[in-house]
Formats: sequence, structure tokens, C-alpha cells
Amino acid sequence: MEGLKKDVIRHVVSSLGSDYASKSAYNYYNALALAVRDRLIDNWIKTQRSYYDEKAKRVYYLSLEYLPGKSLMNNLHCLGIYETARKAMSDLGFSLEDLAEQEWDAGLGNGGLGRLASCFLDSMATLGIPGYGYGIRYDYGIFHQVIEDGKQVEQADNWMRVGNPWAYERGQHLFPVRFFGEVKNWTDEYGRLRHTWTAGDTVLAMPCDMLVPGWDNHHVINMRLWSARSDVEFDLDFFNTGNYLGAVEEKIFDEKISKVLYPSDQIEEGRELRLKQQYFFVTATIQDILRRFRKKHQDMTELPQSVAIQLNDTHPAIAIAELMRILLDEDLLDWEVAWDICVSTFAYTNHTILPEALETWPVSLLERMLPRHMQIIYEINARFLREVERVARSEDCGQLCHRDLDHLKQRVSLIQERPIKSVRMAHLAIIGSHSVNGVAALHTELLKARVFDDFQRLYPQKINNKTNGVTPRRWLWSANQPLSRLIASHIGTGFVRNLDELTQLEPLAADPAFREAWRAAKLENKQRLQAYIKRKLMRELHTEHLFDVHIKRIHEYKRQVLNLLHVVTAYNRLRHGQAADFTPRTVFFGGKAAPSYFMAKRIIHAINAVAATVNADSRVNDKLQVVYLPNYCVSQAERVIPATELSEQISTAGMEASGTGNMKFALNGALTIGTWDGATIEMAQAIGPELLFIFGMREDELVSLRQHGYNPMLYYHGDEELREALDMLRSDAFSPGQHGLFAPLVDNLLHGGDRFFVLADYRQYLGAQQDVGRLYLDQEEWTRRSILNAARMGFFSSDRAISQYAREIWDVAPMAGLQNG
Ligand code: DL6
Repeated sequence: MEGLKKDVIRHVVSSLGSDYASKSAYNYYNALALAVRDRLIDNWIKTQRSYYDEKAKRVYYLSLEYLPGKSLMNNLHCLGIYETARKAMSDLGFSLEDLAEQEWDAGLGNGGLGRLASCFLDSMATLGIPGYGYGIRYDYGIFHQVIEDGKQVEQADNWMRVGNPWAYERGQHLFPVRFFGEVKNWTDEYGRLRHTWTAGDTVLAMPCDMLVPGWDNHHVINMRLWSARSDVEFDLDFFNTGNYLGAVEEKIFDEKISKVLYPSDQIEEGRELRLKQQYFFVTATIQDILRRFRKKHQDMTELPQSVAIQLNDTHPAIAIAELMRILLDEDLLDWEVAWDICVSTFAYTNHTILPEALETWPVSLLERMLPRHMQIIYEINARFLREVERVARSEDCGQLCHRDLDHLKQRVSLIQERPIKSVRMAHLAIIGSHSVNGVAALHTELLKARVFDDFQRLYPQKINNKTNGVTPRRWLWSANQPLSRLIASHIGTGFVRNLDELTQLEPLAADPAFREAWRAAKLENKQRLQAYIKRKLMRELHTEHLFDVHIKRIHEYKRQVLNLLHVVTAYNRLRHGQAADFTPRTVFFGGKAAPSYFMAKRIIHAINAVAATVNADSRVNDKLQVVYLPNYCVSQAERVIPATELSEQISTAGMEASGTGNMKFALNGALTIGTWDGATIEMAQAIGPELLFIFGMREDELVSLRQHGYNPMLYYHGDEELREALDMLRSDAFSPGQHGLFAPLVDNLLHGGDRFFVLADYRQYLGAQQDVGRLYLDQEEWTRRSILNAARMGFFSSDRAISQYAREIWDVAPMAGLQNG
């Protein structure tokens, strides 16, 4: 402890240039972070050396998004110095919790996809997989959400305004990134046509490394994030003629590339800057990968034995064309050899089946910005379509392919002709990879049967499933100390690295004393949340209420509106005196809406409007409360999830690829009310469906309902309570003086086709909520189920997921000789 104290004081003085006697929490947080980083860097250097010594095959995880959240507590726990740090900082006059509050969330992602990437890095570090995360160091991460007059207002997330003590900026290792320009043809000594791309603009990519420690194993990997730097510091011509701003304009323009994260989720914004971001991070990453590879290898055909590259969704898919370009134009390999290397090296994860989220780029834009890549994509396509023809004519594909050949080629082509001629990035990713995986069993089945059915016929071995998982380090141990300590006191701490050990809790579910202790841990977390809400929102929570939580991005398919209709119905029953048996509950909502997503923003407004009415109504507010949690982010989730008793996972069946919030809640003992969707299905199978509240139509039922003609008006006319709730929303019951404010939401359901079947599931959802209320009154049974839920969550560890990727996709083994402790 004395060593850590000394280091902290030294950093306050020598790194931060401050007087250690002036007790600024900001300085002491930064100094502690620097002292922790010192301990990580030694292990990181040793880790890197061991990769070279053991000629380890490396995994590169390419993701345009990460959501690490805060690092301090997690890193202290991983290094096993949490208690030491707590005591040291207390000696210095600080509470560790208060210091941790000084850290800003690193919000470099939109939601599930980015958080999954961060869980995966944690697991690679813990399992000893030689891995690297690559992405962009955005100056501005996901916007900061404030709620003003019930509406979402976005503010810039200037997360590095006060610096980032965790990152190493490596200004000496810059990689050039080129755009535009032209392609010249030439003939090599064997008479083969060759190409050289002479680019127009050049920008530099600077690596910033954030270290990711494994749990108690000295293995530290890094997340290398690129920041754009101009290659012109200053245009002296402008400067000399007195145009000072003109002199720095180009620099500012170039550095715009890594300025801001695109805040859209499940909606692709086909903007030029976004494509620039993708290529910027991809080319810098491939250059870095090859630099490391070439230190020990000359023969490029050895690449797939040394390197595995996982594409997190299609955002980095241009990497396939970039590696081809390097192999063809710089290494002068033949097409077939280069293509084999690419396909054996890349693998692609799909995270969505929503058509609006499947990326395409206009051919005209690609031709201008990346002319050589566009040529390569055309060539990949031409060869692929010839191959399709060959396979379709062969026996294995069956008559169907053959008869339908022209249509088949149009459907699978990399190029779509309408509405504008564009490249389908998912098709590029599928063709250029040896593995394509979905993220939950149902999602993968839908990829095979619907979205990529042609590819499934063409390459029956390629599409596979890797159900998502979450890291128990952050999402149980670090976020929920009261529960973790209780679990550890009965089964030891092995569950933190082997989540399957939680099954040892099963017999304890029958023990009344253990159940009481389990409830006490939940209450402690509810009280912590109560104190937080009081501090942040000046609201008093009732901890004896059932805490019912719906936190995730706001999207129509996630059906926050369905939850809201339940709230309005409960409100009506209470005020009409029809709910004598109503179990008191507080319903929490939280989540961000894409700034350009009108309907999602109106949903936030409606939730806040309903909340204002319900909370102000003294006839009901001791039994029903609604809370909107502004600025939902990783660190907020860490507070809310441990306090949650009911987890809302109510997406339209077939629409949520996996979900990972669902796993975090159950791991922390919440019961789930949910549809037969995403990984909730596998959770129900692992836990026992009777221990969750499953409701609603299944995916195949919805398909058939759609085929036979879904008419939401039938539900409206046939259900009095539903009609009352919708009419209230449409009128000004929740928006006094603003008649029709929420009419677009209601019209979308009644006259817009109700694309996400909210009305079809309403009545069943109400029934399931009634079951929830009833069970909550039996606290012994509720607790028993809560324990069993957590006990059966072993499969949903990201360690399991990463072990499967390592074995079944990457062919990478954990580093030998990693010691614990
Ligand atoms: O796989 C991580 C996460 C899933 O858990 C969610 O179900 C899914 O919606 C999300 N997908 C995206 C898609 N974005 N794009 N493209 O965020 O991935």
C-alpha cells in the first residue's frame, strides 16, 4: 500500500505538476490512474514479448465502436489491488468511489455492438488469447443526453477535455492514409497487368493505446485507437500572406476524420465522412498488422497461420479490398494467391437483420474516394458471379439455383443497381471471409433462412453461430460487490473467471437464510440507486417497490411503447379503482435515440410526459412511479442493473439479434419479462422457461400473421383498455395544451401498419405483467427464482463466447505459461 501511495503522490507532483497538499479529487484520480497504468505497462511489454517469443498467432478485432465505460475500478479489480487502493486513498483523504466519479465514460460506441467489443477484449485478456482491438479514438463519443421539457437534447461528449490518463499516444508511429487520386496501369516483367494507386490526399493515423488487463494473470492486451493527424502542420504560403486561419484550415479539415462518432444505431448514414472513417481505421490497422507480421515473415502466404482478423459487422469490410490491394499491387502476388490469403484471414460477424442497418456505399463515391478499391471490388464480383454460375449449374445447388440463375446473380451480386448503384458491404464481407457468424441461435437461423439464404445454399459451411456473452468481471464482480461478496463467501471467487461455477448456487436457492442474504444484497443495491437518483434527479425512490427496468437504445423494434402502454393501462386501472391487487412498482426507462430518428425521439418525449402525469397524481403515485434516466451509458448501467428486479426484454420476435443487457440483468438476479427473441431464448432454455415471464407471438407466428394480413385496428377495436390507452396518448391527456403531440406514435401503430406488432402482443404482455406482480408478493419464491436465474447464467460469459471464436473461427490457442496471481 505504501508503494502505491508514494506513486500517487509522485504523479500528482511530477506528472500533473501540482502540489500534493492541495487535495483536488481530480488530481488524485488522475494520479491514481497513472500509477495503475504504470503497473499495466510492465505486463503489457512482457505480454508483447511473449507473443514474439512463442510465435503466437494473433487475433485482430476490428470495430468502429467500443464502449469501455470507466476503467479505474475494473483495472484495480483485475490487478487484485482494489483493497490496497481503497486503503491507500483513504489514508490520503479520499474515498475510492468518489475518485472513480471523476472519470468520464469512454463512450466510443452506440450500444450493444460496441459494448460487446469491450467485453470481448476483456475476455481475450483473461483467457490469454493474443489479441488486439483496433478502432477509432473519437474526440467526441456518443452524445451526452439531457432531457429538457421531456425531450432529448444532445450535447457534445467532450470526454477527453480533461485528458485521458489511460492512453499512450504514440505520436512517433504515424501511418499514412491516402484518399482519392488515380490508378495507373503497367505491365510487369511477365507481361501481367499491374496497377498503382497514386493518391490525392494524405492524412496520418496516430495510434493511441488503452491497455486491457486480464483477470489476475499478468496478461495485458491493448485496444489501439487511431486518431487523425494532418500531414501539413501549417501552410506557410498562407501564413506569409497574412492568412493565419487559412494556414491551419487543411489541418483542421484532415483531423475531422476522427472527430466524432456517428450516433446512429441500426440506421446506416451513408455519408462521405463515415466512409472516410472506415477506410482510415482499416488501412492504418492493416499496415500495423503487416508491419508486425513482416518482422518475422517474408512469405505472405503464411499470413493466415499467423493472423486472424475479425470484422465486427460490415463497418470494417473495406479491409478485404485493402488487403487485396496490398497483396496485388505492393507484394505483386497473383489474384488467386492473394484471394486465398484474404478469405483464410478474415471472418465476419453480423449483428443485425434490420434492412436499414445493412450497409451499402454508392459506387460513385467509392470510385472517387478509393478508385483502386472499387476496381478490386468489381473484380471480386466478376469472379464470384462466375463461381455462382458454376455452382448453380452443378448438382449440389439443386434445380432451384439453376432455374433462377439470373435472379440469383442479381440477389447475391456485390453491386445493387437500385435505388442507386451501390456496393453491398455485407456481401463483400461474406464472400471475403471464411466464417460468417450470427450472435444468437435464432439470429443465425434467420441469417441462414432469410437474409443470407442464397449464400447459405452456396456456402453451406460458412454461416455459424456464436451466441454473445458478457464479462463477469465488470458486470458482476465490479458492478455488484454486495452480491459478489455473498456468492464468494459460499462458493469462492472461481466464478469470476469460470462463470459455470455459479451452478454451485443452485442448492442454496432452497436455503431460507441464503435467500434472505440474497434479498439483503439486492436491497443494498436498490438503496445505492435510490441515493444516486436523489443526488442526480432530486427524486425519492420507494425501495419497497418492484424495480422494473427498460434500459437500452430507443428503437421501435425494442418496443418501449409496449411498456408505456402497460404503464398507461396500470395508471388507468389504479385511478379507476380497478387495481386493488396491484403490486407497487417503479418503472425505469433509459436510453438514447439517434438524433435523426424522429419516432424514437417522440417515444422519449411520450415516456416523460406519461411519467410527469403519473408521478404528479396523488391517487396513484404511492403505487406507480415512472423514472426516465437521462444519459444512459455504461457506468449508469453498472449502477442500475444490480438494483433491478424485473428486466424488460420485449423486442418484436426475430428483431433483436441477441441482446446483452438481458444477460447482465439475469446475472445480477433480475427476473426477465421477455419475448421469444435473440439470446433471451437461449437464456430461457438454460434457466428453465418457467423461471422467466415469456409472452408474445413467436417469429414464425408473426411471419404468418403478416402473410395473412395484420390489421392493428382489429386489436384497437377489440380491446377496451388498449383503446383507452391509445386514445389518451393521441389526445392531450399527457400533453396538456399540445394536442396531437403524440399522435404520430399512435398513427404509426394504427394506420402505419404497426411494423413491430405492438398491438398484437399488448394483451399477452399485460397478462405476463400481472404474473410478475403476483409473484413479487411471494418474496421467498421470487428470491428462489432470482438465485436460480443467476446460477444458470454460466453459458452467457464472454469467456465462453471468445473460447468458441478462438477454437472454431480463429484457430488460436491461449498463451501457454500464463500464471494466475
Ligand atoms: O451483437 C451485439 C449487439 C446485439 O446484442 C444486439 O441485439 C444488436 O442489436 C446489436 N446490433 C447492432 C447493429 N449495428 N449495426 N450495424 O448494434 O449488436
